[in-house]
Amino acid sequence: MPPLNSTDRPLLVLYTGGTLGMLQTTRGLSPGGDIGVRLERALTTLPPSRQASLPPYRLISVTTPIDSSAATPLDWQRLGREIADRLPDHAGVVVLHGTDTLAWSAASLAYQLQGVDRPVVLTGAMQPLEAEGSDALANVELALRFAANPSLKEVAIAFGGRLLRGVRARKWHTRKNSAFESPNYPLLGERVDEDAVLYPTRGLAHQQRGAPRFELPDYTSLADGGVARIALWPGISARQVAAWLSDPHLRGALLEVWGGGNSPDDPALLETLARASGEGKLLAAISQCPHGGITLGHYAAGQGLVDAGVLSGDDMTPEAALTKLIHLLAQPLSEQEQRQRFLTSLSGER
Ligand code: ASN
Repeated sequence: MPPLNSTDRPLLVLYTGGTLGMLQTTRGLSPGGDIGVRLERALTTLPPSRQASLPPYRLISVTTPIDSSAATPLDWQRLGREIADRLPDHAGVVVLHGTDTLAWSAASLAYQLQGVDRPVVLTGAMQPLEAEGSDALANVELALRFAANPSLKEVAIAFGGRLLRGVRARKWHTRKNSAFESPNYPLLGERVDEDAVLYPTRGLAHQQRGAPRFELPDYTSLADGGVARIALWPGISARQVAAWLSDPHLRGALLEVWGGGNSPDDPALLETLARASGEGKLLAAISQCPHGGITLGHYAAGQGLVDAGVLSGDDMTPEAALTKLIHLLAQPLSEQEQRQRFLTSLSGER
């Protein structure tokens, strides 16, 4: 038999849980089983021409599907390793995932699977597969189509008729079917009529050179609060920030600061940050504004952050910045390498 080329291989569909596969229980919606049979049944309700153009896939389920609100960095790590192991036998991957923390998993996968040479597409749904008027089937169909397109060579999210870069996306709405946005990067593709149209010039494919550079570090030491996310508010006290930063388990923190990169002019607060930096904790800042990036030091009100050693997260999402801190801190890198890599785009996140 001639060797299969990558497009002859089936897709891998990996079910991790989420509303898409949930069933009603006495305690509310809860992840259901038998997803393979249920999905196949749902796909047979598509018009025959659309069924016929779907790529072949092989479905596997994690042992215990979860509501993604329960996910931790250890789930990201398991997912990264599972995909990396199985990728050679598949043309692409679709991950069925709960929407609540889908953007966090997508961001983490983008760092773990750097340089990936085929599509890894996450999707989920706002309504269970069997619910009346559910968005689930349309999302799965879209994800399968994009995952079968060999021109897509990155981790992406197919949702509500659109394809977003995974490490740029955020869950933006609690109810709408179009629940995800990519505030600082254009769409990678979208559904136009019945087609899944990819915009290749926006993808990472043209930057990928050489073999994939997967990095699959062990997140265990950071999974239990190793990195904190601290949003400023008017009236925040140095004492409160110190309480976060003095935690001996804490190795890094993401600060969500004002506007273009400003913080309160409070010497005690800045001193607290500088002390944590001096102890080797990796501190980074992004804006609380969803759109646009920051330039630390543009205003005097942000210069204190620079002096305290805080790194600029530019226009990264909180999901991208925090998962990046975890990813870098989990590796045996010098502090200088961690800082330099945080400031560099690893997978189109900034
Ligand atoms: N709570 C669900 C989850 O994230 C929400 C969803 O999937 N729509 O697993």
